[in-house]
Amino acid sequence: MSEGLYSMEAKDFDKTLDLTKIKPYGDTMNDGKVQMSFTLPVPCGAEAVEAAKLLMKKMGFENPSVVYYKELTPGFTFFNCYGSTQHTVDYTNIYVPKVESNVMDMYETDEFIKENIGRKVVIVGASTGTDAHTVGIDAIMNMKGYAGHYGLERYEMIEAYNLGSQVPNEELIAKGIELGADALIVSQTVTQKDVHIQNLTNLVELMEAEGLRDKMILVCGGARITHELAKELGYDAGFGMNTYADDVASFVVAEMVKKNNK
Ligand code: B12
Repeated sequence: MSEGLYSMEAKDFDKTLDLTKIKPYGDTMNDGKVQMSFTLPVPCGAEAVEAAKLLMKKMGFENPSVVYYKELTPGFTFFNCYGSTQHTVDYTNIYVPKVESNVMDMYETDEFIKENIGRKVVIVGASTGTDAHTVGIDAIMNMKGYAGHYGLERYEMIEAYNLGSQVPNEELIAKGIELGADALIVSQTVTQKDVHIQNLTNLVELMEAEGLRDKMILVCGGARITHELAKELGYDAGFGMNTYADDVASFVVAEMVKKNNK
């Protein structure tokens, strides 16, 4: 093999994995490499690239480089960049509150409902407020499901109603009452200016005002939703990325039994 890059041997690379000081892995352990993308409100050109690199330096990245840039519209430039961070975190000291439940698949959940509830469970879901994103709630509810996990509509023992997107909280509640919902499940994708917090809080307030909060299990989900946030806002649970119908169905039916909402 010729000299140069290819002559480097694996022994030349840092392979130390210290979980108390972890940093990003790019090509090799501990190189700290981060890929970042952002937009600057300046015209596309050499000055824009220099501004992006200076900004990355200020953010603490070593060896910043712009690997792609393009004018979005006159006066705005989009960048893809790389840089190495020198910061580390202690992974051994991390605690994340999350939904603690025994996740069952569709067949197990149907069986659980037959044995412990003895009737069909009614779940009404929607993407609420101004939120027009439907893919998340569809992934959870649609018959065909998502990533190999059937959605709630497929469950024999669940009656699932997907109201779609941009559903006002009042309408979700009214439909929940009309259908005798055991659980309301809400999707919130847009979090700009904390609109999800206002919207999720408003739903809890409306349910409390109607004396419904204890009668229905209330769950929210979305890429930027955490269980911790959901609990803070008065929900029974919150689910983030990589959630499947199995997770929420298992939680709802177990919670119904726990709260004796049968
Ligand atoms: C597709 C899309 C759109 C489409 C939506 C079409 C549709 N019919 O849904 C359109 C073009 C309409 C759109 C519009 C907008 N969008 Co958009 N969109 C996306 C995009 C590319 C994909 C979202 C998606 O479908 N993900 C796939 C699903 C399966 O993932 P998910 O939603 O996270 O769902 C999973 C979990 O979160 C969870 N989950 C979700 N909901 C629920 C509910 C429950 C009960 C449970 C248990 C679990 C759960 O389970 C799901 C499966 O695992 C994202 C970027 C991205 N790559 O994520 C931006 C993104 C979400 N959009 C964004 C924005 C800003 C907008 C706009 C405001 C843009 C604008 N300025 O107009 C508008 C808002 C419109 C509105 N009024 O809501 C931002 C949101 C940023 C933020 N933090 O708020 C994103 C992240 C893009 C970005 N990087 O800026 N968008």
